[in-house]
Amino acid sequence: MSYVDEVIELVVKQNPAEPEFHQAVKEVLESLRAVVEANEEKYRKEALLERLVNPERQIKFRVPWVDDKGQVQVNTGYRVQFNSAIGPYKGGLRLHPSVNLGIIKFLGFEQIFKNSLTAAAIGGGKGGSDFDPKGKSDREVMAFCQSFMTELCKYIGADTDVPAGDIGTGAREIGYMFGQYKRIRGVYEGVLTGKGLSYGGSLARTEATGYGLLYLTEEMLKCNGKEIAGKTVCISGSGNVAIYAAQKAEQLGAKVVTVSDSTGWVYDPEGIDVALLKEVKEVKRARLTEYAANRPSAQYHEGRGVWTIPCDVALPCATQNELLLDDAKALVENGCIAVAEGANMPTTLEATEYLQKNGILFAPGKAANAGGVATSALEMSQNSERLSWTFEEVDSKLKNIMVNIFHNMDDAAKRYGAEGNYVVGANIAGFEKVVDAMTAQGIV
Ligand code: NDP
Ligand code: 2IT
Repeated sequence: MSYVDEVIELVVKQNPAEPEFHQAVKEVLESLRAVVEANEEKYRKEALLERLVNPERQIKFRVPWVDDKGQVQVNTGYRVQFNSAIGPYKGGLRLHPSVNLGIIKFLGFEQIFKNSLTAAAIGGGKGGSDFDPKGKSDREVMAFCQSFMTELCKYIGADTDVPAGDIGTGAREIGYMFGQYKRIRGVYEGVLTGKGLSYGGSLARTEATGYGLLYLTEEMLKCNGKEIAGKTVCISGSGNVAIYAAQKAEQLGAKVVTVSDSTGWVYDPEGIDVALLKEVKEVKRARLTEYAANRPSAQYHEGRGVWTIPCDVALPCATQNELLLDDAKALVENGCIAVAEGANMPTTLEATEYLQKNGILFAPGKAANAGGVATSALEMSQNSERLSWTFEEVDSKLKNIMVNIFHNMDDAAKRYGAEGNYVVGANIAGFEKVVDAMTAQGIV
């Protein structure tokens, strides 16, 4: 059996109840086949792939907190410190009831290659909890965040591990966590990114993932003789990534016609009103029914369905496995030309394969959504030099990074005879730097 297949089998056997982790490992290792085969003897001897798929450390802890009724609640916290070959662990904290160890491991594994692609000196990690911030008062959220950080603060630091936001963790949660870290550790340092502007945050970090997604999509279209202006775009999700993806798409002359949340979706043929969407989601923390109620051109539908609307470009920006084989078929049928992942692993393996086989340009999340973590690295740089750069400065660095990521994955795909396969290209380009650093540092 080939080394790649052996390690995939091992991962499934050793981590039985973690399907999302299996999926992420399969996607990466399958697409590294050519590189691994060229170095099989050496990699096997050094157990390189076994080391790559085993986190350096995984931390699981109790998070007790008191709700507004005086009832004690207990959640589970996680931090998976996956790989520090190229820098301190870096990756977000997800707060969602679906969080378990397998979810955090899939996200942490993806993060290794994504962070490598950004060219910043950051390793891969991820964390979070099964706590659901939805419907909680600010005081309850604060109580949870303080308890969570009381334990997490033992394991993180500006030069060790730097968490940030992800699903359910936005500016409010980062603020409460930062306050508690500073209080316990007595250090004012850039231990978290995505901070508020008054206490060390970077301009353009809020916008970065969505804007970066569009910069990469724009470059991918350009290099394939197409342009984003005038295109119809379907977006899923209506959180941080989706909102700023919609904003940048509209700034670049495209028309965004859908957004969604976990209960329903909106079709707005006149184009999503981003200011209204921000008001509904960022200020009121309300459902999309509120958007539809305030926008005569919008139709609200329960359940899922954004990929049934004809579009040129599809940008899944909600969560994992939200674009399935049938959705891929509908997109192809309706003439879609490009899919770029704003979320982490939103497209299933079968759907990805179907899209690629049908000639759709497909940009995988670890490249397409890397603008968020890349700008987090820019926030770390500003914190270290105790300076703040202007919005334009950060935004132009972000754009350069995304254009470079596109070309690096495009070149890597070409080098290995897989021209146009950006999944292969992104995984190889991300892997090469990590392997080089791991090899140089010996058996650790
Ligand atoms: P938010 O919490 O801001 O928004 C998440 C959005 O996705 C919400 O609209 C939410 O709806 C929807 N959603 C979440 N879970 C589900 C689900 N199980 N089914 C249907 N809809 C769901 O998160 P972000 O925008 O930050 O993150 C979105 C994706 O982008 C995630 O995959 C994340 O890992 C990834 N990402 C985020 C980065 C960042 O910088 N924030 C960087 C790179 C990737 P509802 O409100 O109803 O739950
Ligand atoms: O998935 C991701 O890249 C993020 N949630 C952002 C991580 C970060 O450290 O900014």
